[in-house]
This record gives sequence, structure tokens and C-alpha cells, in this order.
Amino acid sequence: EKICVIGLGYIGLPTSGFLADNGYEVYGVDVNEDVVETLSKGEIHIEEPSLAGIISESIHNGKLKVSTTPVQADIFIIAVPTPVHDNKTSNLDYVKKATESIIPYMKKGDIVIIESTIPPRTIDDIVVPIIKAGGFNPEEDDVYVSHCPERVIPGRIMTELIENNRIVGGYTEEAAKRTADFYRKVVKGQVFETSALTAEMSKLMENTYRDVNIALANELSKVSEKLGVNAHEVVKLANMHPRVNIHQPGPGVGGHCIAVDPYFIIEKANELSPLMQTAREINSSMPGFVIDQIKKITMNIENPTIAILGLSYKGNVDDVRESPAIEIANQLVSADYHIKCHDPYVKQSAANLELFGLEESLAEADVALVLADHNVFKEMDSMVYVNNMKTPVILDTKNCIQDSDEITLYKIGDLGKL
Ligand code: SAJ
Repeated sequence: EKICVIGLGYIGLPTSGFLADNGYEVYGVDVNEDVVETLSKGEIHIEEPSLAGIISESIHNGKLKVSTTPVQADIFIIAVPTPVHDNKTSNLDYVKKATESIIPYMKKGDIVIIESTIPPRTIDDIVVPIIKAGGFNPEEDDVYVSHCPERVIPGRIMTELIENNRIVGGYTEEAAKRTADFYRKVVKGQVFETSALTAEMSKLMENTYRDVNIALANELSKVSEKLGVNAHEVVKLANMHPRVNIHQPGPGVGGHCIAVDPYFIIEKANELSPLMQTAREINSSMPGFVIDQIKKITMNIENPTIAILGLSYKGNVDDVRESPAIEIANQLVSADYHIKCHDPYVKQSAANLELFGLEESLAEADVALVLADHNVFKEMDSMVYVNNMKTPVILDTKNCIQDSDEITLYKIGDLGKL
């Protein structure tokens, strides 16, 4: 069977490599010529554990071919971005264009799978009409259209692609069955069949569940600061209860999924989703809360210099999309702080901020602001702060830095003592 994957980003590229590794003849398509050129040399343009080896091997053994235009195939997998506009409504342009782009290459009996995260009813109201306009009749099962939402977590994609359970929502029952049978051949997790709408909604609720729970933890950190209690200790102890799982407070929610997906539900049911909307507001307010904490810590320092450690949206990844750290850095600059950023994963071009080496960023700094829980920061000896900074004061927003006698360590939501 021949598979054509549209979109070679964080989902499409690992999926292409994974399927090629499973023996399929895979054609990867991306509109970005630079991406296609890099990949055709067997190199990759994103950072993800174990991905480089699989791509290089499948390009060199010919199982994976890349191009800027689709080819005829038996299965089409669409994995393109679904961002939100500035007003937080969904932008489905890439899904529409990708679906249109495969029409000339489709034949009867083909399976079309949308893996991108999409608002409820997108398969029924947007994808299927495009395919019908292309001369097919998915109602009559002359082609099979399904939504199988990706559920992999950056940093563990290659493992989760194999291990995770999958939801397959078919436009028809037969579409669900055929699509699910395809995934059953390659994944170890269970594959559940349902309708397209239920699959769309289930995926969105997974990420919304996380967003709401993280908002609860973030609200706790604000309340804790007012009450002078350590939020992290509260979370740890409350979570000893068998039915409680409070999430971790932090500088906000980043990445291209959890900070975006709730809006796909909100736009369809605005008046019925106050909890989801408030969760978004709380999480979006966290960069401002971090700035207030920096203001408190540097109250008595003239022209303070802040070393920012970590710009990606979470630990051990290079992705800065929707990263609260970038927003915090920019807000500090606007508030006339002198900042020096360091992130061993992030490329200067992606961050749009000047980046320094670790010691350079700490040199002469009054405060080190930790915004990502990279392992290298967790494992760092506290003498690195002592030896480089003007004063070894640290604000750890990710609860990942070990305390020691030589440093003054503050955690997010734990400045009550100041
Ligand atoms: N975060 C917190 N506190 C927590 C957990 C996370 O502040 O307790 C923050 C992180 O620092 C980060 C953001 O939330 O900024 C999101 O991080 P994450 O690691 O929870 O999730 P993502 O966005 O990397 O990936 C999520 C995953 N969804 C779920 O776990 C339900 C993943 O399985 C999805 O495939 C992915 O979204 C996606 O593509 O939709």
C-alpha cells in the first residue's frame, strides 16, 4: 500500500518515518521547499528524540520520498497546522488547501485521514464537501473519510506513535472500520471506532481537560502567594489522595495544542463554555504574574539584569510556539529590564531574541529566571549561579531547581515571604 502524508511538521514527519519503518511506501509532501530539500538529503528540520535516525534511514533506503506535490496513493494522511486567528477563531485554511491538493491524485477506494486537530463538525461540514466537489461520494463509500486525531506528546513522539491508543472517527461506519484496520496494523495501542464528530470532540476535550486543570494549579499559585503558603507543597500533599491529581503551576501554557484547542470548542458554544474560557484567561495571565514576581524580587535593585533560562514552551524541546517564556522575555524588555536569554535547544531565528551561552547569560545577572524545565537546568550545580551571577537569586517557575545554601531560590507563587 502506498501512503501520501500531507504536511511534514511535528506530526506528519514522525508519522511518515514511522510508516516507512513499518514497510510502507511513503510519500511525504510539504509546501515548504526548504523543508523538502533538507529532508531529501536525509536531514531533519525539527528536534525530536530518535526522529533523525529513522528519517535518514528511510530516505536512504528509498521507503520515504519527499516532494512539494502529492502523488497517487491508497491512503492519504493530512497532518497540517490548524492555528487560530488573532481573534481566537479557527483557521482551517491549511486543512482546506491540503484536502483540495489531493483531489487530483485520489481514486475510488482510497482512504483519507485527517490527523490535524480540528473543530467539531469539520469533517462533515468542510472536508467531505471538498471531496464531494472533487467528484467523489463518501456517503456511498466510494472513498473513505476519517478523523484520527494525533495524540503524541512532543519529546516522546516516536514512542507514543506506537504505544498510544487511537480514536478513529469515520464519516461512515465503513470508513471508521477501514481506517481503524489500517492503524491496527501499525500501532500497539487499542484503536476505537466512532463517528467523526465524537472523535473531533474527544481530542479537543483531552487538551481542554489539561488546560482547565493547569489553570486550577495556576490559580492556586496566585492564591498561595497571597496566603503565604507554598503551592508546590500543597499540590504534592493533596495529590497523595487517591482521587486527586492537581497539575503543576507554571509560567503559563504554551505549545500549539493545549493553548489553542479549547478555542475550537469555545467558538462553537461560546455561551456554554465559561469554565473553558476562564481557564484560558487564567493561563494567559501567568506571564503577567511572573513579571509581577520579578518586580517584587528586584524592587531594590537599580537597572536589574535578568538571565532567562529556557525559552521553549516546555522542557527538552526546541518548540517556541505560543511559548509563555517568549512573551515574558518580551514583556520584560518592554518594562525596561535588561535581559540575557539562554536556551540550549532553541535557535536564534525561531526565538527572535538575542541568545547567549549559559555562562554569558548569567554573567553579572541580578536574577536568573527559569522558564523551562530542561534536564540540563535540573542537573546544573548551584555553583554555576554563584560563580557567574552578580547575586545568585533564582526565580524558578517550573519547580525544577534544587535548593542549596549558596543560592536564594524563589518558586512561582511562593513569594509570600518577601
Ligand atoms: N504545563 C503546566 N503544568 C502541567 C502540565 C503542563 O504548566 O502540569 C504546561 C507545559 O509547561 C506546556 C503546556 O502546559 O507549556 C503544555 O504541555 P504538555 O506537555 O502538557 O502538552 P503538549 O502541548 O506538549 O501536548 C499535548 C498532549 N495532550 C495531552 O496530554 C492531553 C499531547 O498528548 C497531544 O498530542 C498534544 O497536546 C497535541 O498535539 O494536541
